[in-house]
Amino acid sequence: MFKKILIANRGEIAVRVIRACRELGIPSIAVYSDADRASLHVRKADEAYHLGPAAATESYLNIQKILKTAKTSGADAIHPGYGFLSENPVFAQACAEAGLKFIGPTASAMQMMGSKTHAREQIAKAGLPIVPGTSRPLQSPAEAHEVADRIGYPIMLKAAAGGGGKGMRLVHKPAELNSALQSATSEAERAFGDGSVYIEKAILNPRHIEVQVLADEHGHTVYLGERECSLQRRHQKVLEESPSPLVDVEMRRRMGEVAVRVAQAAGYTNAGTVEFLVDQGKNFYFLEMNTRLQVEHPVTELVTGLDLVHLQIRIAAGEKLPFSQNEVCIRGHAIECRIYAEDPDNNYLPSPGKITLLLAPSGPGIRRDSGMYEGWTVPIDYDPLLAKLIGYGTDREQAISRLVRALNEYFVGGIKTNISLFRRILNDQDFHQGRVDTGFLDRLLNCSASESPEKDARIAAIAAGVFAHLDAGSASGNGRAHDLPENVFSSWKKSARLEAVKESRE
Ligand code: MV4
Repeated sequence: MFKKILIANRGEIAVRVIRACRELGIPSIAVYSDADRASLHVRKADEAYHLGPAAATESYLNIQKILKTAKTSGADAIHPGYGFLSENPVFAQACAEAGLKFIGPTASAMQMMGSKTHAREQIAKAGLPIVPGTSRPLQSPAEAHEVADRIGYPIMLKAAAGGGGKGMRLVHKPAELNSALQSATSEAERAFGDGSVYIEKAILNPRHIEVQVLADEHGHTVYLGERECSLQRRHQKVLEESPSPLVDVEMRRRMGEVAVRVAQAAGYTNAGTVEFLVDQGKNFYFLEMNTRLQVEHPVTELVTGLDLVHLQIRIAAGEKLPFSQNEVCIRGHAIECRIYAEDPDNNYLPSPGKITLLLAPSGPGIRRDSGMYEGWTVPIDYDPLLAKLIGYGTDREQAISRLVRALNEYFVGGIKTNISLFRRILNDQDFHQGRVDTGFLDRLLNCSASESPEKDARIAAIAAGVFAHLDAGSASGNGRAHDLPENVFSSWKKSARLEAVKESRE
């Protein structure tokens, strides 16, 4: 087993990995930028080393600084978390050359999956289902027209070096193709330094369902069920669940077996995720493979009872998978809400700042993976994910009701968060029926936040009246509302609240 693990990341995922290290008895090493001197991962790790300025290129993306820190701290393995260097084959290779174990797949598996066209080519060659289209970058507008006519409109232009929706264009008819080709190419060139694009048939209102896989370094690969990830906004996932309400036992087995064959075709090791697009006829197609631990891994952990980070570390240390496919069982239901520092009243723009008051939920069926604490200032320099709140239950309805209860216990003061969005999602009729596709969230956000503005105005008027009445009560001298009738507002309750307010101001 490793002597020391360096975590090349920050925020909730760094804390998540530190906890796994602690459980396995392995000392953990945090790294941090100027903006993260007081961050939670720095406090929780056994050792912490400064990398440099807040800019990611000077800190969490700086391969040389991270390798040097690993050497001086005596680490023999690096966990990359997600984002930053986690899917960078150059980093994985540099770790290998420096004699450090990269806790993840090999550089060559990452490289294959990093090129969307190369991945499609290999997956198709293995006889696995991909969305119809090309597996080579387009050479000319004439070729684009030829291919698009052959597979039929609407088509999707995608960046070969892409992923995450950058450089992607939906094209409905031939007249739109030339300009879409131009804008997709220049966007891909700007984002990835590679303007190559290819064509897929467009799948309308698809679902995004992904399968977790684990592969050891002895040739054993298993799948751990699926996650429904259709609730996204601007290619940013917002809520994920496992199992998917759409997937039955038979479809799970078929998707799982395809996912394992995808991993095997890539010579894949460690934890990975195979993404599928699912059309309205429940046909599924390979989309891409994520060669890292994902943000939403906890929902899989809750329904399988496995610890994916423990398993990642044990696999990287050369251990065999401690179970086989037929020992994996899915039990219960888990739903994750991604809590972001975003302002719902300002188009969900990032809302950094100091957290002045934090009331965090817990209780039955609740898991909270968080990187924040009261008094901490959310930096503007990085992704604004603050925490993940995961509800678990024997069935989907129980997971939902526990999450709603926990969201109502959650209070983050001083900054704006997207917590209110989850109350809306979890209240939605279509969501309760499991009718979710990739258009769900845009449809929800296009309706006004309130179903009934007149009702809201009445509630506001009543609240104003109650507050005016309470103010009149406290104006009577000693801060106690002794002249209010008991059934309106208990004087005990009010004095307790006044005490709480005084305390939090101190
Ligand atoms: C598609 C598609 C429809 N047809 N490909 C968006 C991100 C990228 N990873 C793949 N994406 C899509 N690819 C074909 N051939 C629709 C999307 C898509 C989407 C996919 C998953 C989750 C949310 C999405 C939102 C818009 C579009």
